Amino acid sequence: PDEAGVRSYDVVIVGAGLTGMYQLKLVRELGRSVRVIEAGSGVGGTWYWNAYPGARLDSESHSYQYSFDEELLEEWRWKEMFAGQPELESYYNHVADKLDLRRDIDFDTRIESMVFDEETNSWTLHSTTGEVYRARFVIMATGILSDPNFPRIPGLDRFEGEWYHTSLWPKDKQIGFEGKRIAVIGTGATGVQVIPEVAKTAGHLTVFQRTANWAVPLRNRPLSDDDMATIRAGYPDMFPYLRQTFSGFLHSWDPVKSTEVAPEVRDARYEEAFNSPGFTKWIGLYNDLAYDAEANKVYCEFLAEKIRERINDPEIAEKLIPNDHYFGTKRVPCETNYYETYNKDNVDLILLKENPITEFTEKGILTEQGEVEVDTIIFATGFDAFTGALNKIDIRGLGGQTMRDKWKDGPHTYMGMQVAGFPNLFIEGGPHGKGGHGNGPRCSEPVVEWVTKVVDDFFAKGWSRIDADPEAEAVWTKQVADTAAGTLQATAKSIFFGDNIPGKPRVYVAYIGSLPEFVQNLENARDDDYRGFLVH
Ligand code: NA7
Repeated sequence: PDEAGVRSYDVVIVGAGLTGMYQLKLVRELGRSVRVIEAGSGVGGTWYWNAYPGARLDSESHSYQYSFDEELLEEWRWKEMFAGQPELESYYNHVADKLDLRRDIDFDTRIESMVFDEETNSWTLHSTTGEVYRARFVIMATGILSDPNFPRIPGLDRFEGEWYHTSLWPKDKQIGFEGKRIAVIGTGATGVQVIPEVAKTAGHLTVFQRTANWAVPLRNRPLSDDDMATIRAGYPDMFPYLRQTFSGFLHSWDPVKSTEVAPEVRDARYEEAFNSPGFTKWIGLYNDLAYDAEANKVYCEFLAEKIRERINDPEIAEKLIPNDHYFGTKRVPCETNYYETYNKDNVDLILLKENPITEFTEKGILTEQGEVEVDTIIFATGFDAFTGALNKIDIRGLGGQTMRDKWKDGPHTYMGMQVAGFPNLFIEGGPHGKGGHGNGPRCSEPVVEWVTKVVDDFFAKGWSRIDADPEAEAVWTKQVADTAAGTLQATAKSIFFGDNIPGKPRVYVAYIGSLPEFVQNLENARDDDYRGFLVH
């Protein structure tokens, strides 16, 4: 640190999740001084924070790991086809040990503000703990699902029991449910994972559902030594293949349409997919399910029937069948015994659209139809996705403009990588980008590799600033909105349009194109003298 206590680096990376960790390795290899700032006490990001019971991958474990290190690939043995949070957290810790990453990471440090200094062309970052960093180049590896969302309902401070958000799950104590009365609010990808786990031992569980989701069976299983041998033998083909898929998953849409095959062939295919692991039953089927409402409805009816078969009480079954959105227009959760959980005597379901929560009380949750007394409330209410983590930080660019202000009607970016007026600042997992959206490591690795080339150019060529051209930003931002408009996805309320957050503008915040197309755009822009960027 200098006399004022400011610590200066060539590059500061915010976030030590799977993206920030890999970025650290590559910036180090450029020989640049670098510091990673991480709010948590450990590495792994999502897999550090989401330590709730049942947290698990919906991507096949071996497809969801770093591909850059042969030795790591050979030595890591996945225990399950879809790894649970503890296994994933161990994996990221193992990587941090192996690459000796921790010596360049400040843990328990959350950045609260960042200001660009136009004289020195550098960023000054302040943490909530009083640390001050200065960097020529800042990389935001803050993740797309890292700003927890809580219902805006009064009274939680009065509640005398315990409450937890699934993504802020305590790491220092064991949370028991034995014999307790538990409430879970939220039935997204997280809710369907935590609910069956809680119901195993809870005295009573009340689930508060705002929207029923099209959840499908995960069909997890342990991996044998033989499985692992086969999986490892497949790595040289699998990773290049995954880079060419839409979002880095092992499954891909069938070019055939469901309407082109005989109904009995189609139904047999749906049945087979239903009995197969993971996202086969989402993105491994006929491609028209993604855009043809009528085709989608047929599949919805097939899935609705599956839900009915699994639930004893037909009235409860109907409550669990989505009635307001097409399959796949919200994130499809994968589940293990989720529906069967509602057959248990100790489990109740409350529909928030019929019976909203009005407030939290000393003893529990007050709904319009009465009070539900509980010992523990679990918020599985998701995240302010894509933009939340960035908007949480007071980011000030040229002329003192804040990113929050610039984004008040929705994010503006150039290729999801930069925001005009915020030079030398790159975003790896945020709005409009593919980094982190899809199969995490598959989508993040090529983006990290591209940013590394930018960092190298920046310092090697002695640039003072690289910024997005406002015109290129306007074109990209419009293109993102236009490609999403009119799609089946646009008919649903989802995190992709910010609908889960009250007051968030309804704008498409993800990137709807494919991973190879996204990466090609990045490469082309760089090859074409940084087309769309202002460099000097
Ligand atoms: P999601 O998928 O955003 O789900 C959050 C759930 O919480 C969903 O059921 C929401 O209902 C519900 N929710 C959100 N706000 C409220 C309020 N205010 N009151 C009641 N219920 C609410 O987050 P997850 O954590 O489940 O999944 C996140 C990611 O994990 C996912 O994208 C995967 O990549 C893995 P809604 O559907 O909005 O009506």
